[in-house]
Amino acid sequence: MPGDAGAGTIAPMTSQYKTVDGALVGIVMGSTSDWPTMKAASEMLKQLGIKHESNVISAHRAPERLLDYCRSVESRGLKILIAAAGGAAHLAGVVAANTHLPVLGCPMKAWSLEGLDSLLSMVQMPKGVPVATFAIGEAGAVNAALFAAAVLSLSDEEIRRKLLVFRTKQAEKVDEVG
Ligand code: RP5
Repeated sequence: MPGDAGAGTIAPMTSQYKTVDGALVGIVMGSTSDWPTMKAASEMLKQLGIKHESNVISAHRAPERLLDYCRSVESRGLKILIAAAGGAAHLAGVVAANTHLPVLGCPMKAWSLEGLDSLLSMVQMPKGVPVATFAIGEAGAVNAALFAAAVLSLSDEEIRRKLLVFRTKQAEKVDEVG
C-alpha cells in the first residue's frame, strides 16, 4: 500500500495523493474508471497552459484521504476543484462541503442510467453548498476545464490570452453554410 509505514503506524496522508507545485486546478475522481473521460479535462487544461493535478480519491472508499486532500488545497494555492464521479455521485458535494474553493462537478456515465443518476446527484445539491454541475461525460469534462480557465483568466492575463486563442480557433472551424 502506498505510504504504508508498517504495522501499528499511520502513514502520512499526503503520501496518498499526488500534488503538483504551482497547480491552480485540482481534478478529483471517484475511480480510475473515470480517468478515460476526465483525461479530456486534463488535456484541455494542459492545452491552456494551466498547471493542475489529478487524483483518484473516492468519497466512500477513502473518505479520510479525501478529507485530508480537501483540507490541503487552499494552503497549497489551488483555486478551483473539478470533481468527477458516477452513480450516487456524492464526491463533488463532499468536496464542496470540505473546502471554500469553487467546485465544478462532472457527472460520469458509470454503469447504468447513462449518467442521469450522476447528473442528478450532483446538480441537486441542497441550498448552501453549491456544486457547479456540467454535462454528462466528456463534454462536461472539457467544459469544466474551460470554465475553470475562464474564472482564472479574470486575474491571469496569460490564461486569458490562451483561452481567447482557443475560442478564435474553434470559431474558425465552424463550417460556413451556403
Ligand atoms: C464512482 O463509481 C466512480 O466515480 C465511478 O464513476 C463509479 C464506478 O466506480 P468503479 O466501480 O468503476 O470503481 O465512485
